[in-house]
Amino acid sequence: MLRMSAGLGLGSAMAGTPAAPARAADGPIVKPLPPELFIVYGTNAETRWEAMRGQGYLTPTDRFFVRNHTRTPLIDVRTWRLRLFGSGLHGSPTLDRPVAFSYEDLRGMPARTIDAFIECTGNGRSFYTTQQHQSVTGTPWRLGGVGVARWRGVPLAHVLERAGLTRRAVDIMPRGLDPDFIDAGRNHGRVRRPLPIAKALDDVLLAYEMNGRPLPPDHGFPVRLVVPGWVGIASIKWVGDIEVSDAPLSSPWNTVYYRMFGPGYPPEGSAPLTRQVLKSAFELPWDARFDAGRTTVLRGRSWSGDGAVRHVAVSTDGGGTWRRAALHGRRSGLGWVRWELPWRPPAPGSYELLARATDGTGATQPDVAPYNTLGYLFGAVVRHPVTVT
Ligand SMILES: Nc1nc2c(c(=O)[nH]1)N[C@H]1C(S)=C(S)[C@@H](COP(=O)(O)O)O[C@H]1N2
Ligand SMILES: [Mo]
Repeated sequence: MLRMSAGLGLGSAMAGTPAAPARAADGPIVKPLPPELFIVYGTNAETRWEAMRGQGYLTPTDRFFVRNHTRTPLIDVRTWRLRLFGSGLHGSPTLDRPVAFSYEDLRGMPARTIDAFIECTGNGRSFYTTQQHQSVTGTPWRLGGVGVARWRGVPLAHVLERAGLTRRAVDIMPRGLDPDFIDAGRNHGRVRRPLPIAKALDDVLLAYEMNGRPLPPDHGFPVRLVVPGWVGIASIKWVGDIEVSDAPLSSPWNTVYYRMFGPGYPPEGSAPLTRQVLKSAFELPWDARFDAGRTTVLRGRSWSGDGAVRHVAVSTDGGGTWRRAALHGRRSGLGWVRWELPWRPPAPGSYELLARATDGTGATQPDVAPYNTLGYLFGAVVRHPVTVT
């Protein structure tokens, strides 16, 4: 009863007025986007890496990046239901007569908490242009299209079992309640992307909390998927229904988007993208300033979709010489690792700082990322410009 009234209070507080099923917010993103925390690109906002300096392991919710295909919907949790249907469930329920769970149903199921990153597939895209002089389309993210949060929710495996999962199921497809996505005059319908059953049953969460609080509207209230290590598009927000199928599923988000296209790839593109690549970022503004002769501590974070980061090398002279950074704190495979290295800038001038991580599989960040026209998976070492005066 307590939990229920808390849920109700929250729903109406977030909607502002007693609720219509899904009311549009004023802008595409609901939370404040102060310029010292975010760089805004239309319906998306990236975290400024300098805003991570002095923070703990987790990205605070107020500075967690937002990637919206359209806009944040405001959902009334009292009428919201998670609907499961399809040929991969016993009795093949239809979308009209689905297996349905309420918010309270989900909150009453066994819960799990994980600290995991969510990262946009296009994170780092701008460096295809600025570092590799290649032309790509899409939001020109630097490295702030990533964050690590503490997600709490029900293992998706549990919900699928409760809905009557059969052994024939091969794919599931969660679908968001945000408006249809229209690109170049084509309506692709609501945001949805198939997920293979093996991943769905492994470590995926149907999350209802972020950093100890109910999910805020921009990050998927009332419920989102968290698909650890995978491209951000897999972590569907504002989930309204999930198809469970005994045959492979497809959507524009695994056919015309989120594959590698371009020279070196077949005309239909690569296989649908799954894991994120290894990356590193300095907790510094772009074009940071330092004083010559004064020792400073460079800090940053590295993460990989392929398990924990083992070590990080840093260069302060444009890649001429490298030193090992000291890793500190946790090195979770689903999150990131923090590192630091003292630096005494020798003389005034322009410098480039580089960080190169190696993960548990032995993979190391390359100098050049494989070109693809949509600018996905930029995992090369980024050259971070700074000025010493
Ligand atoms: N329904 C829905 N889910 C979505 C999206 C969206 O636009 N609609 N964007 C996806 C993409 S591309 C990314 S990178 C992540 C971003 O999650 P965040 O906004 O919580 O940071 O959500 C994913 N889930
Ligand atoms: Mo994304």
